[in-house]
Amino acid sequence: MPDDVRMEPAATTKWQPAPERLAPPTTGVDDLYVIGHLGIARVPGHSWRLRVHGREFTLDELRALPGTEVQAVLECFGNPLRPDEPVRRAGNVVWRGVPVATVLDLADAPEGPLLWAEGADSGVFDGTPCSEYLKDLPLDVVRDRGVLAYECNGEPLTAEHGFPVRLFVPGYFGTNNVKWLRSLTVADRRPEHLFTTTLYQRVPPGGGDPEPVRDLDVTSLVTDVHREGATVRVTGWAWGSAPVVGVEVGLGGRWAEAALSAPVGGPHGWRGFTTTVVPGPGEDVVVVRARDDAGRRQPLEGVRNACHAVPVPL
Ligand SMILES: Nc1nc2c(c(=O)[nH]1)N[C@H]1C(S)=C(S)[C@@H](COP(=O)(O)O)O[C@H]1N2
Ligand SMILES: [Mo]
Repeated sequence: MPDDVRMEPAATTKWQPAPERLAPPTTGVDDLYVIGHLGIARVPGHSWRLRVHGREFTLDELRALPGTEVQAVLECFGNPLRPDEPVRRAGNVVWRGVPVATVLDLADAPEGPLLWAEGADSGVFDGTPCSEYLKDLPLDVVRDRGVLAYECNGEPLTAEHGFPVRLFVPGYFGTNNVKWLRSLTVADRRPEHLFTTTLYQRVPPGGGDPEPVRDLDVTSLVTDVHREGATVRVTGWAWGSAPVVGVEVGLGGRWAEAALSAPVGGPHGWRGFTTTVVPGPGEDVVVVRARDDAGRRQPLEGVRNACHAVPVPL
């Protein structure tokens, strides 16, 4: 680890807001969950460099390149040691930065199927020492929509969220969005690493061989349930890698189709849903189920994107 990168202990590395904090269409940076498997890296901006096939970019150089902005959901896959457990860590924020393609072109990067992205954080996760955080992603997808983000919601990234620069790929699980990014390398094979070939692998929902977790599942989150006279209003957000086309709210075995609003900020932002339901005696839990235009629907239970079930307040 270079001397100028300081790791903060694991106690500060995991945080998430209560669901009601996620009611605003754009999530405040203070309400954006934080995950750092190895701790939080404190990286000084002046000495930081992004290495890309022999080229080095300073933060000022990146900021001087033509920028782009994308609002999209950042969502955590969950604890990689318990991959079936829903954690509902997500936010919908605005990223500003440089398209990854711009930097790959300036560096004359070769072609290849994969892009390795390395973060400057180091430490121990689940007993395994790591000299860096590492992910590998399909180069065509990253070239198409990946951003080297240096701002979130119009402000420089905070240390928790990856200062000076992080990778962001709309539609992909949070684990792929490498914080404290320090190098990008085009490659023709997957790297062996705790965070690539060991953890964050799963049998895809349709079955088959384990694959790296990339495309977001279809999912939804309830941010508010309150009584309005004899009815109960249920409100929240739904999103996934494919466009959400419907959200149903269940109560006592009956399902009501909710009204949907347009995705907030762009195609990879979340969509609002709201509806009212009328509880019968003893019906005190609402369940929300989203579906997308790829034909996926949230399972009721047993998986990480199982339906969110929320008690009806008295
Ligand atoms: N360098 C580095 N990048 C990382 C991680 C990490 O531990 N180290 N965690 C990943 C995971 S699992 C998630 S969900 C997101 C969380 O981003 P946030 O803390 O900004 O919300 O960062 C990803 N990028
Ligand atoms: Mo995560």
